[in-house]
Amino acid sequence: MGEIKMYADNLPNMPWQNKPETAIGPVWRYSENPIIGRNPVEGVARIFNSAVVPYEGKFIGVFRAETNNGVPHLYLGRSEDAIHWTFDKERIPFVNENGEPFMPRYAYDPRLIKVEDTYYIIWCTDFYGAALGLAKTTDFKTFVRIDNPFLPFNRNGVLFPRKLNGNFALLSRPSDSGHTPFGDIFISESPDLVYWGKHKHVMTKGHGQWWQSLKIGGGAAPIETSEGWLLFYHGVTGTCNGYVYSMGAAILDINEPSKVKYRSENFILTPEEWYEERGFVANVIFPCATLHDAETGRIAIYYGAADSYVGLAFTTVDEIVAYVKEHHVDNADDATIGII
Ligand code: BMA
Repeated sequence: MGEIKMYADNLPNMPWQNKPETAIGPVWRYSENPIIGRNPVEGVARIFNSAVVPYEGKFIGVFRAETNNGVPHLYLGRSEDAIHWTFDKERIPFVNENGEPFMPRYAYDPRLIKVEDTYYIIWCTDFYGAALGLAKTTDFKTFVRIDNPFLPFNRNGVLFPRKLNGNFALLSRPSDSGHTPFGDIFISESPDLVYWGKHKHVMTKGHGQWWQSLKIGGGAAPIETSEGWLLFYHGVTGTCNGYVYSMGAAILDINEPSKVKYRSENFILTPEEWYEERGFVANVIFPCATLHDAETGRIAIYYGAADSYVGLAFTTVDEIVAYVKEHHVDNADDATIGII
């Protein structure tokens, strides 16, 4: 264990590669990326922007699967090593709270987060346009869809892995119905996942850092550390050739995560490999999950690449926290307008 403590389970069987000497920056890619290639299961052209968790000594995940008619849906995948995945042949068979079948018209960018004994799936759903969908499971057999947390339009819902002051806490990014050329990260709380409130602003886009000048959105579930909540997120810039998605990192106050303690002015991963630069949508790195081991401080980050593949990258809690602190820039716009 290093200097910074992660308050999480030990996960000795998580994927890992040591930092190569050629690595630039605090995060390095898995040498065998992408871990999920094209046409991964019958009827599915691409899998990307997906989330995984440890489960019963192995791994399970909820995957954004672009079906052959171009519509995204959620598929379940299983793995022994969190690198090689086998996918169900059918979409996740959600039911509503009465036990009747429920299938979202489309579903994308899932996060999969365990809070207490329940696993929650949060995705972008069709609710008169893009909005957050929510479902829960305890056994990965029955998936119960519960109420959408917010009105449209919203994306990038990310639950904290434990309740804060007795409430569930959810990051989100209010959006528009299209490709959203704006957006900051907000936080909301709920005692029961039905009634949401205590909305606060967490982090602003841009402000001098061009790689995140247009919008930002939460990525993986925040990791609880002795320095605060470690958040991997995406930041987007606009170019004459379209958007470019990079990965950033920030540390939020442990008791009041609407307060940013540190955020790196630099991206920690930006498209440069072929599977990030070339694909259905070029130049996209879109983190959705981590696996991490409290004992060693190792972190594996799962990210969608070019809306076509899943990539894996590594860091350690010591390395990333040191980097974020060293490259921190104060951003006055992180304070919540209208409150602070
Ligand atoms: C966003 C989402 C993501 C996607 C990204 C780049 O708006 O739709 O799923 O990865 O655009 O296309």
